[in-house]
Amino acid sequence: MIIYLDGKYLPEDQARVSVFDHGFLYGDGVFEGIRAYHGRIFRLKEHLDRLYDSAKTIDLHPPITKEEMTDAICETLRRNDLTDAYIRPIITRGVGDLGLDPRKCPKASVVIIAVSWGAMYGDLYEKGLKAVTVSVRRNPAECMPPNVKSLNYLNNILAKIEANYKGGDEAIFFDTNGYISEGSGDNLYIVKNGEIITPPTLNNLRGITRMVLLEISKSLGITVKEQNIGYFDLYTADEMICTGTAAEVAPITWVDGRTIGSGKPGPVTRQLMAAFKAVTEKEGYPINKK
Ligand code: PXG
Repeated sequence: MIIYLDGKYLPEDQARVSVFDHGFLYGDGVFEGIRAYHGRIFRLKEHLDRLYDSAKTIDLHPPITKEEMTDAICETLRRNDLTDAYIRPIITRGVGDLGLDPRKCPKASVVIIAVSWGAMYGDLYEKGLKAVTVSVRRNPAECMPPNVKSLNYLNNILAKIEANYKGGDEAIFFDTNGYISEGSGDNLYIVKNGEIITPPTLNNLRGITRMVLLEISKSLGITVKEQNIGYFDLYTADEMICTGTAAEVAPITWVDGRTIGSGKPGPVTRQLMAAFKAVTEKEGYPINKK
């Protein structure tokens, strides 16, 4: 495997960052998860915009431009001979001392990892996922905005650990006001009476797949409402969906022991899964543009 590290393309065992990198010491950095389908990178611009917005929010100055990042991502895919891939660009604060002050870190570091990764949930796209609500709350926006895709994922990892112990394939986070926020690594939706309801994005990550799902729904004439959702709405939903770059569009058919709808992926979910697949088949930034 070839890894991009600060301008160099290195074999995996030579791609090393310092133990004094504040990404390692403090989780001080940002990242993205992007997929390529059939030699094209899906929604690359949107992912890079979010990456650079995340960096700006934490006052992190990427050492390369979005154009240079685009070229580096394409070159990493080419050097690994990948046409279908999961791509992980990372910008860390860089090397500093043991104090947390970022002024001690003169230069941010960039890493790009690309791997081949198929459907994340295997046969669950047919069966449906089991989701469980978890007691740990999503970081409130006034503490650490969930809109920042930061290298500190402990809030999400705590949710995942709780879901693992409770036998869920995915966790359902509430925010500190008691509204549904998101999954540990995906956005959430319920379907009720043919309409889609999803939480507004102040208390969760503004998912790129969410953006695509909303576009697709509009083109299919399905109404989408962005409004707060509570326990009652979850348990009484006709269908439930989660979306993410890793998860893609996936059905949730069981929440905290309650069967959602018929217990099988419902008609709206199936329609959206098919439409999403169709979009990924035809769109994207070509890896071999240059
Ligand atoms: N919410 C959170 C907290 C995420 O991390 C999403 C929503 C979906 O966003 P996109 O833009 O991908 O539609 C994510 C992204 C994993 C994993 O291993 C998942 C993500 C990131 C990193 C790892 O499941 N999901």
